[in-house]
Amino acid sequence: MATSFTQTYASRAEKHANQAARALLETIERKRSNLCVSVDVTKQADFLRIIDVVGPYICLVKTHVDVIEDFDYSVIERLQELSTKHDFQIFEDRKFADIGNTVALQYSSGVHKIAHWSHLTNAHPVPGPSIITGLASVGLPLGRGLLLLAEMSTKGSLATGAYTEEAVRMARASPDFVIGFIAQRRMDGVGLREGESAGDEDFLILTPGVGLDTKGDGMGQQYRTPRQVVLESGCDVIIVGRGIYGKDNGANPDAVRAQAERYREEGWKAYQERIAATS
Ligand code: S5P
Repeated sequence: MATSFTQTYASRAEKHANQAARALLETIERKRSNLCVSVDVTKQADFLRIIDVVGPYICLVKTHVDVIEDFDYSVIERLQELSTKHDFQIFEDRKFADIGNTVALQYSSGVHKIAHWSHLTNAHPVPGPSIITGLASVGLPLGRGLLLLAEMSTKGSLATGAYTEEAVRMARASPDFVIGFIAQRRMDGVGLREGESAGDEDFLILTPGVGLDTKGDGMGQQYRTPRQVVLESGCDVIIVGRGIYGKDNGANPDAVRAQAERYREEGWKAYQERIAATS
Protein backbone atom coordinates (compact mmCIF):
# COMPACT_ATOMS: atom_id res chain seq x y z
CA MET A 1 0.00 0.00 0.00
CA ALA A 2 1.22 3.48 -0.81
CA THR A 3 2.31 5.44 2.25
CA SER A 4 1.30 9.05 2.79
CA PHE A 5 4.74 9.99 1.40
CA THR A 6 3.64 8.95 -2.07
CA GLN A 7 0.00 10.06 -2.00
CA THR A 8 -1.40 13.38 -3.12
CA TYR A 9 -2.85 15.79 -0.60
CA ALA A 10 -6.22 15.37 -2.32
CA SER A 11 -6.33 11.61 -1.95
CA ARG A 12 -5.26 11.87 1.68
CA ALA A 13 -8.01 14.42 2.33
CA GLU A 14 -10.63 12.01 1.02
CA LYS A 15 -9.60 9.34 3.49
CA HIS A 16 -8.76 11.29 6.63
CA ALA A 17 -11.12 10.74 9.57
CA ASN A 18 -10.32 13.98 11.43
CA GLN A 19 -12.23 17.08 10.31
CA ALA A 20 -9.36 19.54 10.92
CA ALA A 21 -6.85 17.35 9.06
CA ARG A 22 -9.26 16.98 6.16
CA ALA A 23 -9.85 20.73 6.00
CA LEU A 24 -6.11 21.44 5.97
CA LEU A 25 -5.38 18.87 3.25
CA GLU A 26 -8.27 20.19 1.14
CA THR A 27 -7.03 23.76 1.55
CA ILE A 28 -3.50 22.75 0.51
CA GLU A 29 -4.84 21.09 -2.63
CA ARG A 30 -7.28 23.89 -3.49
CA LYS A 31 -4.68 26.64 -3.12
CA ARG A 32 -1.75 24.57 -4.34
CA SER A 33 0.14 25.71 -1.27
CA ASN A 34 1.84 23.73 1.49
CA LEU A 35 3.08 26.95 3.07
CA CYS A 36 2.22 27.90 6.65
CA VAL A 37 3.27 31.37 7.72
CA SER A 38 4.31 31.82 11.33
CA VAL A 39 3.50 35.37 12.44
CA ASP A 40 5.51 36.14 15.59
CA VAL A 41 5.04 39.90 15.97
CA THR A 42 3.91 41.87 19.01
CA LYS A 43 1.48 44.44 17.59
CA GLN A 44 -2.05 43.71 16.35
CA ALA A 45 -1.62 46.00 13.36
CA ASP A 46 1.56 44.25 12.16
CA PHE A 47 0.01 40.84 12.78
CA LEU A 48 -3.14 41.55 10.76
CA ARG A 49 -1.32 43.39 7.95
CA ILE A 50 1.14 40.55 7.38
CA ILE A 51 -1.65 37.96 7.33
CA ASP A 52 -3.72 39.98 4.88
CA VAL A 53 -0.71 40.22 2.54
CA VAL A 54 0.34 36.55 2.69
CA GLY A 55 -3.21 35.18 2.85
CA PRO A 56 -3.55 34.27 -0.86
CA TYR A 57 -0.34 32.17 -0.80
CA ILE A 58 -0.80 30.05 2.32
CA CYS A 59 -2.79 27.09 3.60
CA LEU A 60 -2.30 27.87 7.28
CA VAL A 61 -1.45 30.73 9.65
CA LYS A 62 0.52 29.84 12.76
CA THR A 63 0.11 32.18 15.70
CA HIS A 64 1.60 32.84 19.13
CA VAL A 65 -1.24 35.03 20.40
CA ASP A 66 0.43 35.40 23.79
CA VAL A 67 3.13 37.65 22.29
CA ILE A 68 0.63 40.27 21.07
CA GLU A 69 1.04 43.17 23.51
CA ASP A 70 -2.16 45.01 22.61
CA PHE A 71 -4.22 41.82 22.48
CA ASP A 72 -7.97 41.98 22.83
CA TYR A 73 -10.48 39.54 21.44
CA SER A 74 -11.19 41.70 18.38
CA VAL A 75 -7.87 40.52 16.91
CA ILE A 76 -9.29 37.00 16.86
CA GLU A 77 -12.43 38.22 15.08
CA ARG A 78 -10.26 39.98 12.47
CA LEU A 79 -8.14 36.83 12.11
CA GLN A 80 -11.28 34.78 11.49
CA GLU A 81 -12.44 37.28 8.87
CA LEU A 82 -9.08 36.99 7.12
CA SER A 83 -9.28 33.20 7.31
CA THR A 84 -12.59 33.35 5.43
CA LYS A 85 -11.45 36.04 3.00
CA HIS A 86 -8.25 34.21 2.00
CA ASP A 87 -9.26 30.59 2.68
CA PHE A 88 -6.67 29.43 5.22
CA GLN A 89 -6.76 27.42 8.45
CA ILE A 90 -5.49 28.61 11.83
CA PHE A 91 -2.91 26.96 14.11
CA GLU A 92 -2.16 28.41 17.55
CA ASP A 93 1.33 27.16 18.40
CA ARG A 94 0.59 26.91 22.16
CA LYS A 95 2.90 23.97 22.93
CA PHE A 96 0.86 22.74 25.88
CA ALA A 97 2.95 20.76 28.38
CA ASP A 98 0.99 20.26 31.64
CA ILE A 99 -1.39 17.78 33.29
CA GLY A 100 -4.69 17.01 31.57
CA ASN A 101 -6.86 19.18 33.81
CA THR A 102 -4.62 22.23 33.46
CA VAL A 103 -4.22 22.02 29.69
CA ALA A 104 -8.00 21.62 29.27
CA LEU A 105 -8.43 24.95 31.11
CA GLN A 106 -5.60 26.65 29.18
CA TYR A 107 -7.09 25.44 25.89
CA SER A 108 -10.72 26.39 26.56
CA SER A 109 -10.50 29.44 28.82
CA GLY A 110 -8.43 32.42 29.92
CA VAL A 111 -7.99 35.51 27.79
CA HIS A 112 -7.28 33.63 24.56
CA LYS A 113 -9.92 30.82 24.46
CA ILE A 114 -7.76 29.01 21.91
CA ALA A 115 -10.10 26.09 21.26
CA HIS A 116 -12.84 28.48 20.09
CA TRP A 117 -10.96 29.70 17.04
CA SER A 118 -7.85 27.62 16.37
CA HIS A 119 -8.38 24.64 14.07
CA LEU A 120 -5.07 23.08 15.16
CA THR A 121 -2.90 23.32 18.21
CA ASN A 122 0.11 21.41 19.53
CA ALA A 123 1.49 19.83 22.68
CA HIS A 124 4.71 18.46 24.05
CA PRO A 125 4.33 14.74 24.76
CA VAL A 126 6.43 15.06 27.94
CA PRO A 127 3.51 14.58 30.43
CA GLY A 128 2.43 11.32 28.68
CA PRO A 129 -0.98 10.36 27.21
CA SER A 130 -3.01 12.31 29.79
CA ILE A 131 -2.16 15.54 27.97
CA ILE A 132 -4.04 14.21 24.94
CA THR A 133 -7.01 13.17 27.09
CA GLY A 134 -7.20 16.66 28.61
CA LEU A 135 -6.98 18.51 25.29
CA ALA A 136 -9.31 16.09 23.49
CA SER A 137 -12.02 16.69 26.10
CA VAL A 138 -12.16 20.27 24.82
CA GLY A 139 -11.05 19.97 21.20
CA LEU A 140 -12.78 16.86 19.90
CA PRO A 141 -16.36 18.15 20.31
CA LEU A 142 -15.28 21.25 18.36
CA GLY A 143 -13.75 19.23 15.50
CA ARG A 144 -10.19 20.35 16.29
CA GLY A 145 -6.91 18.52 15.67
CA LEU A 146 -3.75 18.14 17.75
CA LEU A 147 -0.10 17.90 16.68
CA LEU A 148 2.52 16.44 19.00
CA LEU A 149 6.05 17.87 19.04
CA ALA A 150 7.96 14.72 18.13
CA GLU A 151 11.12 16.61 17.19
CA MET A 152 12.33 20.21 17.28
CA SER A 153 14.32 22.31 14.86
CA THR A 154 16.70 23.70 17.47
CA LYS A 155 20.33 22.77 18.00
CA GLY A 156 20.72 20.30 20.88
CA SER A 157 17.01 19.37 21.01
CA LEU A 158 16.25 16.57 23.49
CA ALA A 159 13.30 15.36 21.41
CA THR A 160 15.14 12.53 19.66
CA GLY A 161 15.42 8.74 19.70
CA ALA A 162 13.19 6.97 22.23
CA TYR A 163 11.37 10.21 23.09
CA THR A 164 10.34 10.67 19.45
CA GLU A 165 9.26 7.04 19.21
CA GLU A 166 7.10 7.34 22.33
CA ALA A 167 5.53 10.48 20.89
CA VAL A 168 4.51 8.54 17.79
CA ARG A 169 3.11 5.69 19.91
CA MET A 170 1.06 8.21 21.87
CA ALA A 171 -0.34 9.63 18.64
CA ARG A 172 -1.11 6.17 17.30
CA ALA A 173 -3.21 5.48 20.40
CA SER A 174 -5.39 8.59 19.79
CA PRO A 175 -6.01 8.68 16.05
CA ASP A 176 -9.30 10.55 16.36
CA PHE A 177 -7.64 13.69 17.77
CA VAL A 178 -3.88 13.53 17.09
CA ILE A 179 -3.46 14.23 13.38
CA GLY A 180 0.32 14.37 13.18
CA PHE A 181 3.50 15.98 14.35
CA ILE A 182 5.75 18.94 14.46
CA ALA A 183 8.84 17.15 13.24
CA GLN A 184 11.74 17.29 10.82
CA ARG A 185 10.90 14.13 8.85
CA ARG A 186 8.11 11.63 8.08
CA MET A 187 7.08 9.44 10.99
CA ASP A 188 5.40 6.56 9.10
CA GLY A 189 5.98 3.39 11.07
CA VAL A 190 8.28 5.02 13.66
CA GLY A 191 8.09 3.30 17.07
CA LEU A 192 6.26 0.20 15.82
CA ARG A 193 6.87 -2.81 18.04
CA GLU A 194 7.44 -6.30 16.64
CA GLY A 195 4.26 -7.67 15.11
CA GLU A 196 2.58 -4.23 14.94
CA SER A 197 1.67 -2.75 11.58
CA ALA A 198 1.28 0.87 10.55
CA GLY A 199 -1.99 0.01 8.79
CA ASP A 200 -3.30 3.00 6.90
CA GLU A 201 -2.14 5.62 9.41
CA ASP A 202 -1.66 9.05 7.91
CA PHE A 203 0.20 11.55 10.08
CA LEU A 204 0.59 15.10 8.83
CA ILE A 205 4.10 16.44 9.31
CA LEU A 206 4.37 20.21 9.81
CA THR A 207 7.94 21.41 9.79
CA PRO A 208 9.45 24.64 11.15
CA GLY A 209 13.05 25.68 10.70
CA VAL A 210 12.63 26.54 7.03
CA GLY A 211 14.64 29.27 5.33
CA LEU A 212 16.10 29.86 1.89
CA ASP A 213 18.60 32.57 2.73
CA THR A 214 20.14 31.65 6.07
CA LYS A 215 21.15 28.55 8.06
CA GLY A 216 20.33 29.85 11.56
CA ASP A 217 19.33 32.81 13.72
CA GLY A 218 22.13 32.89 16.31
CA MET A 219 19.68 31.63 18.97
CA GLY A 220 19.67 27.92 18.21
CA GLN A 221 17.23 27.89 15.31
CA GLN A 222 18.39 25.79 12.33
CA TYR A 223 17.02 26.28 8.83
CA ARG A 224 16.66 23.87 5.93
CA THR A 225 15.25 24.56 2.48
CA PRO A 226 11.71 23.62 1.37
CA ARG A 227 13.28 21.08 -0.97
CA GLN A 228 15.18 19.36 1.86
CA VAL A 229 12.09 19.38 4.04
CA VAL A 230 9.39 18.29 1.58
CA LEU A 231 11.26 16.23 -1.00
CA GLU A 232 14.15 14.72 0.97
CA SER A 233 12.51 14.39 4.40
CA GLY A 234 8.91 13.83 3.23
CA CYS A 235 7.27 16.54 5.35
CA ASP A 236 3.87 17.93 4.36
CA VAL A 237 3.78 21.59 5.39
CA ILE A 238 6.64 24.10 5.58
CA ILE A 239 6.39 26.63 8.41
CA VAL A 240 8.16 29.89 7.64
CA GLY A 241 8.34 32.94 9.89
CA ARG A 242 11.11 35.51 9.63
CA GLY A 243 12.08 34.26 6.17
CA ILE A 244 8.83 35.88 5.02
CA TYR A 245 8.17 38.90 7.23
CA GLY A 246 11.85 39.79 7.73
CA LYS A 247 13.49 41.83 10.49
CA ASP A 248 11.14 44.81 10.35
CA ASN A 249 7.86 43.08 11.26
CA GLY A 250 6.79 43.00 7.64
CA ALA A 251 6.83 46.78 7.21
CA ASN A 252 7.15 46.47 3.43
CA PRO A 253 4.10 44.58 2.14
CA ASP A 254 5.59 44.11 -1.35
CA ALA A 255 8.66 42.40 0.12
CA VAL A 256 6.47 40.19 2.31
CA ARG A 257 4.27 39.24 -0.65
CA ALA A 258 7.31 38.41 -2.80
CA GLN A 259 8.75 36.12 -0.11
CA ALA A 260 5.40 34.38 0.45
CA GLU A 261 5.11 33.73 -3.28
CA ARG A 262 8.69 32.46 -3.38
CA TYR A 263 8.25 30.01 -0.48
CA ARG A 264 4.87 28.84 -1.81
CA GLU A 265 6.43 28.07 -5.15
CA GLU A 266 9.45 26.27 -3.65
CA GLY A 267 7.28 24.19 -1.32
CA TRP A 268 4.87 23.20 -4.07
CA LYS A 269 7.62 22.38 -6.55
CA ALA A 270 9.26 20.07 -3.98
CA TYR A 271 5.91 18.32 -3.39
CA GLN A 272 5.31 17.85 -7.11
CA GLU A 273 8.76 16.35 -7.49
CA ARG A 274 8.07 14.02 -4.59
CA ILE A 275 4.84 12.78 -6.12
CA ALA A 276 6.38 12.45 -9.58
CA ALA A 277 9.36 10.54 -8.22
CA THR A 278 7.19 7.99 -6.46
CA SER A 279 4.25 7.55 -8.84
O1 S5P B 1 10.84 22.81 16.61
C1 S5P B 1 10.24 23.85 16.44
C2 S5P B 1 8.86 23.96 16.68
C3 S5P B 1 8.21 25.14 16.40
S1 S5P B 1 6.49 25.14 16.51
N1 S5P B 1 10.89 24.97 15.96
C4 S5P B 1 10.25 26.16 15.72
O2 S5P B 1 10.89 27.10 15.27
N2 S5P B 1 8.90 26.27 15.98
C5 S5P B 1 8.18 27.55 15.76
O3 S5P B 1 8.25 27.88 14.37
C6 S5P B 1 8.74 28.74 16.53
O4 S5P B 1 8.07 28.90 17.76
C7 S5P B 1 8.47 29.90 15.59
O5 S5P B 1 7.17 30.41 15.83
C8 S5P B 1 8.47 29.28 14.19
C9 S5P B 1 9.75 29.48 13.41
O6 S5P B 1 9.95 30.82 13.11
P1 S5P B 1 11.15 31.33 12.18
O7 S5P B 1 11.04 32.82 12.25
O8 S5P B 1 12.45 30.81 12.75
O9 S5P B 1 10.88 30.77 10.80
